[in-house]
Amino acid sequence: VSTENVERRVLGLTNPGLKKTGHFATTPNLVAAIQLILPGETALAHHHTPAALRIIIEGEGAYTCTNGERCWMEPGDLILTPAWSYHDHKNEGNGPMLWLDGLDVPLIDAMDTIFFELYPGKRTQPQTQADQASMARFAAPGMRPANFSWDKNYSPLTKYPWKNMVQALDGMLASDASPYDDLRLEYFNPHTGGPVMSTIACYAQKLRAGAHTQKHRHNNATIYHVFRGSGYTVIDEQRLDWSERDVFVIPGWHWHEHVNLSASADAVLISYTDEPLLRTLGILREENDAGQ
Ligand code: GTQ
Ligand code: FE2
Repeated sequence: VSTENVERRVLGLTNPGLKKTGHFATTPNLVAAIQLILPGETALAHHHTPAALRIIIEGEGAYTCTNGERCWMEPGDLILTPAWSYHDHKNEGNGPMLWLDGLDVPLIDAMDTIFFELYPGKRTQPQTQADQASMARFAAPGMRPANFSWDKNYSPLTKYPWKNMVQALDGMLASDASPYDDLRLEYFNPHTGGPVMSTIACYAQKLRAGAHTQKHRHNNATIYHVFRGSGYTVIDEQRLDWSERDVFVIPGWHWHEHVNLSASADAVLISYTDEPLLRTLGILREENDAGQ
């Protein structure tokens, strides 16, 4: 298909066990999809009530424009297009650009409140901010422009570049490791300290060479992109082997543990989850093997 004729070129990662009306689902609240744009193509500007994020898989020279801010995409970057933000994508590079889309479509659909509008009159929205303006505003940890205010319920940082993520993971203290997730960082809203969006939190974690985490379970569901390395995750009794660029899902309330198969190379997983939604509702639950 050509992007001239369709809204987006997307493969939905459908969970056939979730029977939803109208839209497919990957978990009860979230979807995952792979999007592709070819050199010269645009995916036209629109906005919608479902919140979205992108985890970049492959390519260079393409951007997502969110609320007039162009964010250039590189593999491993996280880019936000929060609820009701106008967004379009354009590939100005020489090769295909692929990324993983994450949205809370099933949640918003269940509330029967999916609103959607094309950007009026144009395929792409005008650039109204400097390239990657939000990254300039939050260029150093703990610092923000004094002359800056923010009243939205999502992060004022639109792009979280892979370089910062890798640097932060590499600098992480072993004493901050989790028994269930090894070295894990949250992508957070620098304005509030909270999750990047009100319904979806994002994480990056390093499973150190030879790591084998303890098992636990929680009722939030998590969708993973394998950024580096190879290993497997045991979900209940089922072993899911994974390697770079794979996508896998841990459904809510299933026991899981992660294993890095390499004795010498670290593995890095990027993930998103509906944890903030469940926390807000006061129904987030977690337990480990010992029932704690
Ligand atoms: O890129 O704007 O996978 O609106 C589903 C809906 C991607 C997008 C999806 C969307 C988009
Ligand atoms: Fe969209």
